[in-house]
Order: sequence, then structure tokens, then C-alpha cells
Amino acid sequence: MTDNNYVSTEQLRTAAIEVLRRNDLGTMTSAAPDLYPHMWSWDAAFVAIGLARVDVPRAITELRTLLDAQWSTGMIPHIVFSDNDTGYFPGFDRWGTAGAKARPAGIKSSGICQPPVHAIALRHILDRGRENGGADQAAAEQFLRESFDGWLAWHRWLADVRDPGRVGLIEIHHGWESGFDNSPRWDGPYAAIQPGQLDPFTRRDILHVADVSERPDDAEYAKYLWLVQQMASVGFDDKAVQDIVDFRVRDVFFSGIMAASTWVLADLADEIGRPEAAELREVAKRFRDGVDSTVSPETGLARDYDVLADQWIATDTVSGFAPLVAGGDPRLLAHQREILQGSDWMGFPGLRFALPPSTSPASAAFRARTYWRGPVWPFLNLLLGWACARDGQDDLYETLRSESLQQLNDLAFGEYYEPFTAEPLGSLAQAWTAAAALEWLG
Ligand code: 2M8
Repeated sequence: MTDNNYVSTEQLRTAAIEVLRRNDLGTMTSAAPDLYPHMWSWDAAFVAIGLARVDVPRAITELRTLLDAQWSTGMIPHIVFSDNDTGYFPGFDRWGTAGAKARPAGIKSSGICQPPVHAIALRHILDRGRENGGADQAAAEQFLRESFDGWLAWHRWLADVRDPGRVGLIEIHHGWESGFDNSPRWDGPYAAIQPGQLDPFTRRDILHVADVSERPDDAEYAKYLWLVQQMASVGFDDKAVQDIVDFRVRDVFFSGIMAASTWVLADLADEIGRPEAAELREVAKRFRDGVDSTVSPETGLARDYDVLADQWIATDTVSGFAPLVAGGDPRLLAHQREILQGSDWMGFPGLRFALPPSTSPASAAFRARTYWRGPVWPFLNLLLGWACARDGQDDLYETLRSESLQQLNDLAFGEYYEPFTAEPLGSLAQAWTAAAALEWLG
């Protein structure tokens, strides 16, 4: 780890660009050089936001590659595999998506999805293109028109297939769909899963981190793979998966992103004269209301819902701030901002930077070094900052920005950070962390 709290803005920018360059596989960016040698869906959206600051056409390519992998149902898969078939487990073969009818021929992908940050990334690309003018503007505007139907199909699939009861909450079928893989949010649902006969497996992720305790353990992985095997057994058919899968949870943070991003897509629809803007606003409103309906009167935090157990999941995790991402009711948002800046979160005594840990250090479930159970995730702070800017919350935006830039000043571009020491953990040179730095720099 370097101890250089004093690098200049230009040094940080140069280093972040270099990380994206090193992860650039041509038409996709690997999420990290060794640990994640493929494209991940929500990572790609953040990467596109960062790339748009330096190279608008390359940012467009990133989203175009992802969209090329869209299934005929509208789903955008959570991993688009690169040609590196040795570096990551589970790879394409283990996913069992080869026989999935909806997967486009010739493009190797997983069979689940991740939160839909993409329309937000598209907005950034358009804004940067217009700032630059000329060819960048033309390319960004052309890409919006050319890709709009793909994003529309994605949001419609989520709204219809993943919210069948129209409650305004997205149902997920794997912790990986949330992006918060081993968060305490999923302890209850995973505790109820007893893996059946599972093909043997050898993990590769633990080869790429300094300390295995920074990753989920083998028992957790067995459950992750069991769910994949269940979905593969029915060819990743949407309806059949919902009938048989052992993990069915309404994910409030995914839903908050759905609300925010659908709103952005509605505005983009208006800009190009598409009639679907009204439909999209209806959907966005449904998800805002859905997210709001989960807020615990005791804690003020939003909750997930375990469909199979028929119960709320209340945890002190950063996903509790889903309403801040979704936007909406000003009183609820003001209360949430107060909690976020309070002593259980950004104001927790001893934090190296005033940035929210993924689990509150005040919670019994908090683990300072373990992945989604406590460390600070820089890309999430960018998302919270974006929502603050949208809502005119300039002070909180500035705090998140300046604390984030200090955190990222170590030039390690860690996947996640120990909240009290700011040690970078997981993978270094993580693409979306570098992208977050570029976007914060502006
Ligand atoms: C992590 O998830 C992947 C599985 O999807 C893994 O651990 O192998 C999560 O942090 C997820 O949110 C992220 O998109 C992905 C790539 O950065 O890594």
C-alpha cells in the first residue's frame, strides 16, 4: 500500500485512466484484472460513467457491448464472458446457460441480472457528449436513439417479470443479482437453503485476494452454486425459475435503482420524442412507492422482503438508504439523510473517512474486512452522490465527494476499503473504483 495522501488531482486522474486502460479488453472492460476478468453489468454502467469523462466513444462501446448480450426476454445478464475462460469461477460452462433459449447466439453470458444503473450511465454519456460537442455529441445522441429500445425492453422485463405482483419491488433469485453478494441482508434467506446434489467445484476467487476472509466462504459458495444449478435445470426460463428456485427476495436497493433509473430513462424518452415516457414514469413511481413502503418505522431504514419465508428482512446495511437513491418524498429523504450522516453511519466514531460502510459498525453483523459485510465501497458512494446532486443536496454531495477523493488518493483503486484504516481490500485496480474517481474529479 502506498502512503501518499498528497497526490495531485492530475496524478489521481492519470492513475484512474491507467486502471481503465489496463482493464480494457477492446470492446469491454474487465471488472478487475485478475479476480474478475469479464464484464459485469452494473460495473459496466459505472465504468461507462467514468469513461465518458475521458473518451465518449469508448464509453458508448462499453454499453453497446453489454446491450449486445441482452437476452430476447429483455434481461441484461450480470456477466458477459470475455475469452479468458480460466481466470474466473463459475465460468460460462458452469453457468449452464449454453442451452438457454433466450440467450443471443454466440455471446457467452450468465443467466441472472444486476441492478439497472445503465440509463443513468447513458444520461452521463449524453451530457458529456453535449459538453464536448462535435463528433462526441453526434455519437452520444445517435447512441441514445439506436439503443433506446434495448433499455426500454430491459426496464419492461424488470417491471413485468420481476415484479409480477406490481408491488414496486424487484424480486431477485440469487444474492449475486443484488450485487451485495454476502451482505447480512441475505443471511436469513441463505440459512434456509440446503444445497442438493452439487457438482464438485474449485474456486478461483481466493487465489486473487491477500486474505481469504475478505471473500465469502465455501459453504456460502455451495449455496451460490446450488441456485445456479437450480436455474440451469429449467433452462433459465423466467417462470420456471420463479417456481423452483430456493431464493426469492424483494431487493429494496435494486428497486431503488430501478426507480431512479427508470425516471432517467423517461426523461431520455422525452428528449427523443418517444411516446413511452409516460409509461416509464408510471413504473418509476410504482418503484418509488414500493421502496418507501418498506421503511421500518423503528429504524427509518428500508428493508428487503423474503418471499419464501413471508417476512421482512431488517438489517443495518447501506441498502437501507434505498429511498435516497430512488428519490421522492422529501420528508422521508430528509430523515434518511439525517440517519446517514449520524453516528451509526458516516459519523461513526473512528472512521478514517466520513463514508458509509456497507454494514453499520454499530451492527452485530459488521465485519470490517469482509466484502459486503462492512467495508466501504467507493462506487456506491458515487451513486449516493449522484442522487444528492439530483435532489439539490449540495452539502452532502460535497462531503461525499471530498471524502471519496481523499479515500481514493492512495491510488490503489481497491474493490472495497476497511472503514477505520482505509486499507484497500479485495481486488486492487478495480475498474468501477477508478471510474468513480474520474467522475468525482469531473
Ligand atoms: C462481486 O460479485 C461477483 C459475482 O457476481 C463475484 O464475487 O464473483 C460483487 O461485488 C458484484 O456486486 C460485482 O458486480 C462483481 C464484479 O465487480 O463482483
